[in-house]
Amino acid sequence: MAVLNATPDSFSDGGRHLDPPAAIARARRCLAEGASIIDVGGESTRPGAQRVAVAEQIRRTLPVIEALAGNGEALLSIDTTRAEVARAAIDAGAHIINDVSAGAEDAVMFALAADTGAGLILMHRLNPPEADSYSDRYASPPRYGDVAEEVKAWLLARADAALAAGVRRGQIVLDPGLGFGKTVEQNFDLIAAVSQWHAIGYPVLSAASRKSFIGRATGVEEPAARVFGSVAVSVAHFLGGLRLFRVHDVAAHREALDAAARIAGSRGARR
Ligand code: HH2
Repeated sequence: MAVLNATPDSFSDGGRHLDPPAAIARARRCLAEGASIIDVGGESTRPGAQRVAVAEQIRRTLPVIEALAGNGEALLSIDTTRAEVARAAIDAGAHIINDVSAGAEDAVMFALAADTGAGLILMHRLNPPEADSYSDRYASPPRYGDVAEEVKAWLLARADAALAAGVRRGQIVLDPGLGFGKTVEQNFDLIAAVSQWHAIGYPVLSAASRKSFIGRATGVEEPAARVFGSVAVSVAHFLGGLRLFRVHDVAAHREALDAAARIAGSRGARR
């Protein structure tokens, strides 16, 4: 899943794909490099980001979705917490709702997913962007007993709520929300634990790409340069059984995951 931020303020690529032709060109490049899903967003979720009105999110994302949906080039995902934005995207041809609030911000989101049959990504976070911080900058760090157990229980409760609203099990993907409401150490605890979530009953999305905890581990300050650290997390997750990866650097991930797939499929791995 390639990240396509049609925003002026995203943490690693803000302003680069605000203009629809630039966004569409990037999407096509990502597909050529091996992505199969394009995740289009019109609102940054980075800590401290300003919220973006529904009409503006639609204005930013719709031309891109319309252009890519036209000839069935890719699976398209809309990164939004607002059902009106998701509805417009689905009407224009999107297939998946990527809701970083897991349906908590808009009461209509689950009903929309149930009605349309769209894929539904449910992500864990503690607070909305305006009340969150980068993982290495918390004045008062988030507290968990066992971060992985608490995140897992929270996600399963959100999945139950979606099922109760009529969403089918096969529509749902769970996402631990790396970088959202977690310190550097909690993010790495969660990264390691997610590989043990084999019995969770849903596919799990790995989405560590370029985040600040990677920079903390690797010493790479510039978000766009955090490629090797991001790839390392994805490969670890692949070998742990995950198969969905939300990434900025498609070519690097494709290459590394192709090699990881050979390891996972080898006789040595089955022994
Ligand atoms: N992370 C970001 C945005 N959307 N969606 C899911 N499901 N999981 C994530 O971890 C996730 C997400 C943040 O990354 P990015 O889109 O690059 O930045 P920004 O939110 O600043 O646009």
